[in-house]
Amino acid sequence: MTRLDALKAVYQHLESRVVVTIMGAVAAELQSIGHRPNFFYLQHAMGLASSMGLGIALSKPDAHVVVFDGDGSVLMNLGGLTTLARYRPRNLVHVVFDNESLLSVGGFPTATSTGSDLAAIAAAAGVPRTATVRTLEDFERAFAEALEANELTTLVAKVEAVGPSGYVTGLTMLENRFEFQRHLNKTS
Ligand SMILES: Cc1ncc(C[n+]2csc(CCOP(=O)(O)OP(=O)(O)O)c2C)c(N)n1
Repeated sequence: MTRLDALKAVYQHLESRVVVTIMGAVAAELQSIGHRPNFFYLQHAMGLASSMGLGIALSKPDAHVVVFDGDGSVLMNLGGLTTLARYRPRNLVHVVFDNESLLSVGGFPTATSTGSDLAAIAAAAGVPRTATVRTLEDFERAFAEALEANELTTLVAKVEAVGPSGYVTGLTMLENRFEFQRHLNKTS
């Protein structure tokens, strides 16, 4: 499964959600499918996309939040999982695209390439719903189920270590920041 195909498969579900991604490949890929005002691409702050999603989910209980994370980012801040689990917002789905590498900076292997299991770590941290999927069909099903579950979910999707040819897009960081905030302000 490629991450781009996985994103395309669930893109239709993102229209009414608040979406936060990490920087780099996943941000560029989601934008290549089509940017929306409800998408925020967290730049630089590896490991903090789930924390940003948590803050939005807690402060806007009627919003449905989806976070698209990466294995390297989650590994850089494993405490983010314990904080997510501690507050356990029912309106947050945390997807970790696990390509077993730091793809956006050259593809150095991460600890998931030597056996660390992020879904198991999330479960041990107290996240009530966790799963690992390896095929597009399983990802689509698990993502749709997670949206319906009304329970904090960390869904680890094992994906190929491939990404876009470039990471610079036509959307600047500040433009994204203000547009996204205006969108959130309109959300109850
Ligand atoms: C704190 C911090 N350290 C390093 C970087 C540089 N950096 C940007 S993207 C990236 C790799 C992200 O890896 P992962 O989350 O696995 O996503 P992938 O690139 O594989 O899609 C790194 C190290 C950063 N942005 N922030």
